Amino acid sequence: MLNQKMQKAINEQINKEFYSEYLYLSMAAYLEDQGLSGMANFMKVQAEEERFHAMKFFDYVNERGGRVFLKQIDQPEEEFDSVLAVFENSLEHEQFVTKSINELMDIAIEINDHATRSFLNWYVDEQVEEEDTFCNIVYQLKLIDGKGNGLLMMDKEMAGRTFTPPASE
Ligand code: OFO
Repeated sequence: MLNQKMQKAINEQINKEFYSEYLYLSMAAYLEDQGLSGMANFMKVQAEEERFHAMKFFDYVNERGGRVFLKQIDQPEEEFDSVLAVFENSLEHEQFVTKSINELMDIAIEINDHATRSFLNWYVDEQVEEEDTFCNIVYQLKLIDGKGNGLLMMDKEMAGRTFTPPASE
C-alpha cells in the first residue's frame, strides 16, 4: 500500500508530467508557425514522452493500491522570443523536473519506501538524458547563431525523431 505522503507527491508529479506534455505541444505549435516543422516534430515526440512519464506514474500508483487524482493543468506559455529561447526554456523546465523527481526520491528515502525508490531510479536516469538532450540542442543553436542554413539543417535532422517507448514497458 502506498503511503499517503508519497501518493500525494506522485499525484503532483503526474500533473507536472502532463503539464510538460502541454508545454512541449505549445512549443511545437510555435515552431510550426516559424516554418520549422522538423523541430515541431521533435517537440511533438517530446510531448509523447511526457505523456508516457505521466502514465508510468499513473500505473504505478494503481499497482501499489493507491489512488490517482488528476488536477487542472496550467496553461503553458504560447509565445517565445526565438527558437533558442524555446530550447533554453525546455532545458530550464527539465532542470525543474529533475529537482522535483529528486524531491520524490527524498520522500521515498525518508519513509523507507524501497519499492518507490527502485521505481524512481528510472526517472532519475531519464532526467539525465532529458537535460543532456536539451543542453546539446541549446549548444548547437548557439553555435549556428540564428543562421538560416544551420537552422534548416537542424530542422531536417530533428524531423527524424520518433517516439519509441522503452522495450520493457
Ligand atoms: Fe518528464 O521529463 Fe521532461 O519534463
